[in-house]
Amino acid sequence: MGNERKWTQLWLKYDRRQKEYDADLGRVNVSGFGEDTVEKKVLESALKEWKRGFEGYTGKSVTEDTAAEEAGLRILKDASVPAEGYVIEVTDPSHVVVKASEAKGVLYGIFALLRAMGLEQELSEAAGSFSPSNPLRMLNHWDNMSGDIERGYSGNSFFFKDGEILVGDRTRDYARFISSVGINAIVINNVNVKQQATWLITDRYFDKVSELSRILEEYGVKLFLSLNYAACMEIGGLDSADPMDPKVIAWWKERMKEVFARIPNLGGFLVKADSEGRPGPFTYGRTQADGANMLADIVKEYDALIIWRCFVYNCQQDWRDLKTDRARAGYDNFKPMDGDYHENVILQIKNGPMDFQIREPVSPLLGGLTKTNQMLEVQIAQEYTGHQIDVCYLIPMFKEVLDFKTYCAPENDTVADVVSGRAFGNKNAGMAAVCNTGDDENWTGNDLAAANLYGFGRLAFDMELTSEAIAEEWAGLTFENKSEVKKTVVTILLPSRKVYEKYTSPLGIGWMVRPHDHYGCSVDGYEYDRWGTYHRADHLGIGVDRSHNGTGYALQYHQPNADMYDDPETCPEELLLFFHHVSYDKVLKSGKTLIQHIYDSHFEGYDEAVALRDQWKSLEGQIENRCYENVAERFERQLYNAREWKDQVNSYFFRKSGIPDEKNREIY
Ligand code: GCW
Repeated sequence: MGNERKWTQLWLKYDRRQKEYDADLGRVNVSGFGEDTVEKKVLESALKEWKRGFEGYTGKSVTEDTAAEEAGLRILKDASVPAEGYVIEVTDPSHVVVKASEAKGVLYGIFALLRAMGLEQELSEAAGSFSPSNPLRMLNHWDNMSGDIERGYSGNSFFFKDGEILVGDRTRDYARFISSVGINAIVINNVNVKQQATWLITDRYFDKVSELSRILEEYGVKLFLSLNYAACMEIGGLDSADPMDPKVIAWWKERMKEVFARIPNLGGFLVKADSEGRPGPFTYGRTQADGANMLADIVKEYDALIIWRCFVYNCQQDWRDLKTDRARAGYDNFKPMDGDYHENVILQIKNGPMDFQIREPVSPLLGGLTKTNQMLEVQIAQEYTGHQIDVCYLIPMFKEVLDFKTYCAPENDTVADVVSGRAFGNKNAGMAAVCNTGDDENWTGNDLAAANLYGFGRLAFDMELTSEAIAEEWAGLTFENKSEVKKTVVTILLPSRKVYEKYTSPLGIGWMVRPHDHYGCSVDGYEYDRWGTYHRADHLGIGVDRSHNGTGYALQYHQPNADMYDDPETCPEELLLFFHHVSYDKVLKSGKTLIQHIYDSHFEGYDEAVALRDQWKSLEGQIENRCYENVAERFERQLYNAREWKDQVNSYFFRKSGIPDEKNREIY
């Protein structure tokens, strides 16, 4: 229903490969798994996938229920394998064993074998013991029930249309894709919960939500819903949403009882409160912890989580107010209650303190909190990074964030340690990505943007993987595994984030995007508005002073990070303008002045974008035409965008500063 449009199979195309695999691997034996219905369903998904994939890649058939001695692929229950993990043993090319303590591990093991086959590797390359780095590996969809997607760049929702829920083959395929990269949780509705979406926790939608949830469950994916904090008023008719009010608590108790009785496989809720006009506990003089704990205590008996977003800031700031700093807001609002958040609350923190800009420092809340469950939120929907028109492979950025040393503990103190739960030994932790999919034929608007979906899942499952390895896997599986095609695609993906950064806003200052839609250049678009997003450029210099002389934001970090950022001489240059107001003639480490750096990087960024486009052009005729044309057309739009950025930024700073380009290039 509603799923009538056709769609691609992304990296699970399973088209015939050159390399031969032994026909015995098509003879499968499963043993040791019990009678639990959910486990059985997940096992069934794994076997179905093996059949589909093995037959597709090899042209050889799969038979289940082979006697153990005759089976090429044996699937065994082994209670000693960690939760969600799997062990692959390959004794010889015709004998593979997959062991797991639960069916989900088997599913992941099967996908790992199929990945190796798609990449034409020996199966022994897939051998070993694997278990996920992060407990929660989650996608956040910002889909509205009308069918449109907030910050969506690939069509409409495939979950909702005209106020109804869609469930069908497309849902199942999506569950397969995300499961194949290790995603185990998904929020289907926008964090801005309005209108019909507030009613998702009522009888109006239970049947359909359940049907959808069952499909996800078969692929080991837990369903989460975004919750309207004021639902007790909007649908419950109460006159308050005060988390301390007994009437409010009683209402939520009743509601949750029904919700958990009616919706299977429900992991909990995501809440955006007191943020950008959404209701929350602040209205009643309560803290964010009061709000989160009230809900968490109620859902605890269902073993469920409250994931509470930290994107809380004053979005009514006056640009003349030099003291208020949006970057400080997350820490200021959440740090004082560190230790007060209950055990089944997770605070979900955006990677940077502002809002998914192409370059931001890591949020000081990550690791700033030391007694609270934390989860990292990244955005693969390319809101500020090119709308899935411009190519922007984001995995290198996510790696930088994960590798950042927070100094929150003497050891195990990187963001990866914090969000995986390793740093403080907590099990409620993980990573979430604001998702980039929609009902476009290719799911992600730009075919190349699927690398971010694939990559996010793979990275959340295994944080040790490199950006290169992930890009190679994705390219090898998505295109034929021919080395020159794969190489070209990887060569385009890897530098693409830096290229995008070069032709957009310089040295961490961010914004300069067109207000509202956030695509294209508008240097002053956010300068005199109310969002707390300034660059503060004048005729002498640019940048926001967030040092101890300015807003003091730099001091929110643990030492030695605080000192490093506080001092313009030690502040990493790519973030210089985020932390400091700098004059145009300041000499950078490269020996260039700031103004010359701005000119040079913009000319270079544009030229590099042209070079990426040309590389793509070299693939014409070598890959599927639909895909070739899709990306080629987007590259033309990217070049137009890059040129506008280059010219507007360069002209703006030339006119502000009056300092000419040393190389006398054309600046308007
Ligand atoms: O950056 C802003 C986006 C909003 C979004 C918000 C958030 C879902 O422009 O569209 O709302 O972030 O993260 O809540």
